[in-house]
Amino acid sequence: MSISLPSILRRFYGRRTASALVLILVGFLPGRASAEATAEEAVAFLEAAEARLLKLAVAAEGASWVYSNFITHDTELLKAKAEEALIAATVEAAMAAPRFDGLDLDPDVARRLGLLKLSLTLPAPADEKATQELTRITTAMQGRFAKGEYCPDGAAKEDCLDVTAMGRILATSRDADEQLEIWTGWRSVFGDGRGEYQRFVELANEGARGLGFADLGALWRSKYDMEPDAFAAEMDRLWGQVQPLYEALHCHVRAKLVEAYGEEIVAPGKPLPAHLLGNMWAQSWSNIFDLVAPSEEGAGFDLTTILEERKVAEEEMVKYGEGFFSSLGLDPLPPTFWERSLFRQPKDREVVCHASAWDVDWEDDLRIKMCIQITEEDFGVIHHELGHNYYQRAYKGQPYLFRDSANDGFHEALGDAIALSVTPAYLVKLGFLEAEPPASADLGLLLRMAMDKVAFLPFGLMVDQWRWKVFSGEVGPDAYNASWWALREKYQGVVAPVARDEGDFDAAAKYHVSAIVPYSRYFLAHILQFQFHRGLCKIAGFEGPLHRCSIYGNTAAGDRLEAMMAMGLSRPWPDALEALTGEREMDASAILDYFAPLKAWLDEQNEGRTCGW
Ligand code: X8Z
Ligand code: ZN
Repeated sequence: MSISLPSILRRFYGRRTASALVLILVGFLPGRASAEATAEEAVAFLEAAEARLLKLAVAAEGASWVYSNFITHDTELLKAKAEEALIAATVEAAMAAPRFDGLDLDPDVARRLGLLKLSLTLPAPADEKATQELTRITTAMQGRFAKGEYCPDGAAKEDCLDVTAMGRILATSRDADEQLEIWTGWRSVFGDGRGEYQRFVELANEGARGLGFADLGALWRSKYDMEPDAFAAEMDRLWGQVQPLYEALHCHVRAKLVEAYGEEIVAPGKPLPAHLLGNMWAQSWSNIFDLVAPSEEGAGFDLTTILEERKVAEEEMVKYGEGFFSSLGLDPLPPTFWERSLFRQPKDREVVCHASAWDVDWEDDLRIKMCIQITEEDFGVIHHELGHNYYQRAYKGQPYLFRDSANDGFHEALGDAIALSVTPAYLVKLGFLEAEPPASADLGLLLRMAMDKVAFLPFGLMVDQWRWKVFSGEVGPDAYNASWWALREKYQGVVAPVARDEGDFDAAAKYHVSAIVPYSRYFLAHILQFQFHRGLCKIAGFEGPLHRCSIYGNTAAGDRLEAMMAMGLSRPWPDALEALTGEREMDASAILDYFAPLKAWLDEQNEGRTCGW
């Protein structure tokens, strides 16, 4: 009697199931290829898979563009269907790829095969019904955010406020009652969304497990050329580097908020109330710079006022952004960019207003979609979005699986690094300023910058800390809200201004949670952009404080940038970082260098104050 594996399986499972199981087991044996697979087959498999996936990705991008520009029941359905096809095909290919493990493959081929299972943000179980359910739910979650409105008591429909309108109010209001109403108003949209989120977590986790990950969080953390646990430790290490700078800023801002609002509203020694920081998520505080400015003249100038006075239109704002990249020697944006992008919020239809950059045909069809406001903040966001577009175009010659940035933090950092070169000296070149403000204005400039870049850091960290816990099951649906606020308090030192409970779902009030966009990328980008800036300034031969450096017009810096971007995802990210900066580690010393004069000043201001929360 035979006692081979097939015969044992046959006894338990019957002939047909046993044959299938043998094939699967052989295919998945670690470090060993099945008898039939060859290196040539691996190449053929990869090329066929990439061709199929590229087609489906282009179709999904097109459907998603139409949906985001015209949200209706039907476009929602079309987008969900196109995503379903792409996800199903990617899962199928990723599950077939281990067949080639252990073969002596060309390193590029091996890397691309490995990337197959990492290329999805939203994996689905290998089951048509489940994939369909998942894409329908996630599209509905995104729609809830995009269509969400708060209607102040008794307001007629046309007076209801969307998140863009509410953001505008929070940016300028200094009336705590009004700020509170807007803050809670936006969050009233999301309480009903927890069931959807819970189901999304179940289905996506099942998909991630099917690909061999412990859960969806482990998949997301595996995209950094290191083990998922090592990546979590890397995030903690970087946070440890910048935490003292954040706490110094927090301490000073709290003291100024107490002066502005009184101890009744802002308690000394306690976390900051989240509705007073000029931003719906308290993630960037630059809108309340006037409350903390070190002197009467503040930062020496106000770009928002300059843009308004000069009646700079939306397209023109984007032209200025393009002009910066052109000055580095990069090709101008294609004419179709100007024909197909969306720059203004339409009045007659629902759109996704959250700013984004697209390459709809995965080659030259670059676009941005953004409800631009004529402000300094959006001048920065335009550079951010264009950074995505220039990156996308630079790696278009790579194979499908390499058409991405070295890690997702690189994509987010690129345009921001360019925006760090929007210095007073550059604004003089644009004719926006007559002369550079004196060196005495530097502290104001640095503080205004820190209210954006430093204030952001703990928020950038905690969003995925929360999701990782939710995906692993450490936090269940009965604790979604409590755990969200525990993390906001721990990292940001920010609290909800009114009691919240599990009838609320405040995490979903953040775009990237409802739209399922991983967030660690922005934390990394806030570290990396200063490393990029320092590296580019060095290439440009700049000597002087980093915050005064602008690489405008420097084609040597532009060439190095282009070369790094053109690598796409073809090499592990330390290689790409080295190509640009000569460094192989993500390192917060650049952001600390940049803000060093401010840190010294904050420490002086905070002397005698009780800091922390
Ligand atoms: O979402 C964005 C960009 C598009 S990738 C506008 N950002 C994050 C956010 O708004 O929360 C840029 C900074 C952080
Ligand atoms: Zn971005």
